[in-house]
Amino acid sequence: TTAPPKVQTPAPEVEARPERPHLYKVILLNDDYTPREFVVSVLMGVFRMTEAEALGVMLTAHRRGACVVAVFTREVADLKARQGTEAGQRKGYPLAFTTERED
Ligand code: TYC
Repeated sequence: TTAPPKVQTPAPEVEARPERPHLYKVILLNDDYTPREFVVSVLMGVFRMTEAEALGVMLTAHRRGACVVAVFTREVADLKARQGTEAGQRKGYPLAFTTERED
């Protein structure tokens, strides 16, 4: 007969670490200059949205001043926000995305 497998338990002096990463919202900010169509194209390209989804997010930012685009881990949220902002900068537009940690 074989003994039951031993389950490994951490040494008591080792603190349990959170295994669930914090999540970050990517937020699209409105401005007065970036063309609507361009905002939609950036949302589709960077965030892989359909045209209808991108139009909805763009219009919400346009009307309310800002709109949550998506939620990611920090590294991905920062990358997507930078990619979207830089796409605008390459065209001379003030298009801006920010990130904000979720509660
Ligand atoms: N307000 C811009 C315009 O009227 C369009 C726009 C929408 C720009 C959303 C940025 O996040 C934005 N051309």
